[in-house]
Amino acid sequence: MTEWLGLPRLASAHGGQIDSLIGWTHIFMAILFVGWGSFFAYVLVRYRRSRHPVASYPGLTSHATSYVEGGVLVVEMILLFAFSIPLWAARVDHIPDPKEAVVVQVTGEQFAWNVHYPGPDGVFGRTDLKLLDLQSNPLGLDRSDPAGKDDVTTLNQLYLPVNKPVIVRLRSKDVIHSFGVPEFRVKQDAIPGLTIPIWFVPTVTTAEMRTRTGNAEFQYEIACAQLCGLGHARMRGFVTVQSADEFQKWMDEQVAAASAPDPFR
Ligand SMILES: [Cu+2]
Repeated sequence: MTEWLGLPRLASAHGGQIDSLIGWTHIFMAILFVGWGSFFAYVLVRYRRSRHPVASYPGLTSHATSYVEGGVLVVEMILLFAFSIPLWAARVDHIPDPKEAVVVQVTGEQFAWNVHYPGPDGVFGRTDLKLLDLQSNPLGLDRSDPAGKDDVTTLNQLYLPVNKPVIVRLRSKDVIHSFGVPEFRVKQDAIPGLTIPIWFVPTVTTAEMRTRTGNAEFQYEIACAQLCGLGHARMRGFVTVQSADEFQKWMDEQVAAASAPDPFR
């Protein structure tokens, strides 16, 4: 219904509501633009100097424009209270049960996205600043913590199963970044010192999206949506949406690799 907006292809369960809100806002703003624009042009001609050489000091006495302004106000309040606020409330109030969702921590830094899965135990391992090493351990994950042994970390690669709620716990190591995936219609700032949850349900696998777009190289991209420094433009992460089986297989491989004894330690 909202193709005319030219938005990126939709690939999340809640995105349709956001698109329809964007659509209605555009329709209403177009009506306002044409309405006020024509009124302005009419007034310029109607009250031109040759016809009205002397200004009218009492001015307008009719209340017609007040009614129009009242109407605009009512429609704006409907957009705000009937559409925007309930939509936003549903996003932030009804976070799915973590037991039924994929929970993943995504930590922005200049200029990359660190992805951290809790592993099969579902518990994120301890992190410690002292263990932080930009090359080998960018999150300072403590592998000696029992909860941390099976944790999986990646850089700029977020793997997700299709049709399952995902809770992304957003964090930042340095400045404000913003996690934006246009196809999922999600965008949220990552703020140092805070862990901010966002959630969505991806509905289209990367493979399916490649077929639909006819682009064999299509990738969901996490674009940093806050100017965060000189490398901001290259702060890109990628999301791979897979079937539940493919995702589980990928996760099992990662867990096995993470738990394998490290010969360099
Ligand atoms: Cu950034």
